[in-house]
Amino acid sequence: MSLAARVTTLIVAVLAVVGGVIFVVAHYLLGGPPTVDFAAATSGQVNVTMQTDASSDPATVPDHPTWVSYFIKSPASGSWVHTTLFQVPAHTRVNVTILGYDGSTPVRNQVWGQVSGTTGGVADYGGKPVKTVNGWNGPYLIQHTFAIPSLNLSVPVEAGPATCTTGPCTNNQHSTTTFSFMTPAQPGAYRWQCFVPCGLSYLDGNGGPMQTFGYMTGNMQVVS
Ligand SMILES: [Cu+2]
Repeated sequence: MSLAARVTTLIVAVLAVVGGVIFVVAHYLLGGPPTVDFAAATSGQVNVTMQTDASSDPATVPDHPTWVSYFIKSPASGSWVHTTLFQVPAHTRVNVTILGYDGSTPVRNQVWGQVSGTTGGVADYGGKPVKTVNGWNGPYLIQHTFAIPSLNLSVPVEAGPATCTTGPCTNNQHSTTTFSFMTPAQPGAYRWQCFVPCGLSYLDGNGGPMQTFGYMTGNMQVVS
């Protein structure tokens, strides 16, 4: 091999490695879903609206359109954002509305059927306050949960009357689960998670969307 050929080969090889490193850093380390910022309204409270979907529109969620997923409604634009990261002020009442567009998956353990950590110790299903949900017999069937373990907050999310597979969905065929809670005084990232093993085709249903930001787990960033 001539010197020129060897130098060219070396340069190509170096560029390939550099390109690979840049891809890994940008895609896996710096990439990720955006954070939706919620400021307190004039009432001093924060209103957070989310939805759950059985699967998503591939144009909106190209990475894993077949996974179950949450979406968060941006208060600034009014549009649905494919993310599970949101930011709220410290020591503030947060009013959460979750529109359920997914079908029923019962909780594995009835502990997850209990509402905890909310204002009044209840969540409202279609406007009716409930303390404990029997996810196997109804009258309210469960699809996912919204839980922040470090705040002892856990709410089963009611299953929708139909299954929407093209999230984010905007039709009226959804359940409505609402609850309120106080954010802590301590700023920081508070991890939240769905505890219904809804990661279909993953071991025990706990892989895939259950452990990936943007789908069934995320962070609530509390700022002072
Ligand atoms: Cu889930």
